Amino acid sequence: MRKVEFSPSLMTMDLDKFKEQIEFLNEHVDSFHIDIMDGHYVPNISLSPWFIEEVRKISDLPMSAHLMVTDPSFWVEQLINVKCEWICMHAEVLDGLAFRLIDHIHNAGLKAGIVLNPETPIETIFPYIELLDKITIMTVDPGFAGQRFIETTLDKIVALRKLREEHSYDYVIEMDGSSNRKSFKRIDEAGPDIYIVGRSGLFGLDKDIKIAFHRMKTDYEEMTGKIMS
Ligand code: S6P
Ligand code: MG
Repeated sequence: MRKVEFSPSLMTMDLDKFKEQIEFLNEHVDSFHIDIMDGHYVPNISLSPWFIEEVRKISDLPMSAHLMVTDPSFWVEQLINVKCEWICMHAEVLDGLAFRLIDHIHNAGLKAGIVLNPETPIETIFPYIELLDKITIMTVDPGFAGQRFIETTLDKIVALRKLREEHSYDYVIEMDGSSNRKSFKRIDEAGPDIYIVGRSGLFGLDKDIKIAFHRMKTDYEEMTGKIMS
């Protein structure tokens, strides 16, 4: 069985405690999730390749960029330049570009992921699924923290696990959106490999990151009956 990993969404961290929070999380989580928006694909702006470079100065953890943009080619290039370990693009904007961009990311020695909106079926990515290192299922609409958890999206996680088993695919399965005490049990039943935790599941639980993290761990363990290792 794969170890469940936790990846804080840094868009929801306290920027006035940037160093303190990153340094604590370096010792307690598996990677960082970096939301990048262009104000077009979603009506919001968040983090940037520059932010990745700033985190890199004080962290050796892998970083995963979630690109919510209409022109992924431009942003993939920026992320290759800052050597972001995982580059994850929305399937909905990849028509006619998917193979070229996935190959380009791999040729740069980085990992390629695809993100699916709540209403996008997994069949959309079947033509290139065997090339993927990660598949992220959005459990909220993309663009904002603090949205309602869309439970029906979890069926896609179950289906992706089954497909991986049947075809011996290598991708890891990630969920993104509103993972917290209320949703941990249902997410655990679906079984993703990586949980993105944002404001509702981690940073919003306390101003002190040590206390917030301890609360998240307790929430996960109480709701799933599992130990967070
Ligand atoms: C949403 C974004 C996510 C959020 C995260 C927030 O567009 O892709 O990564 O940052 O899921 O979680 P929460 O629990 O604060 O709503
Ligand atoms: Mg995200």
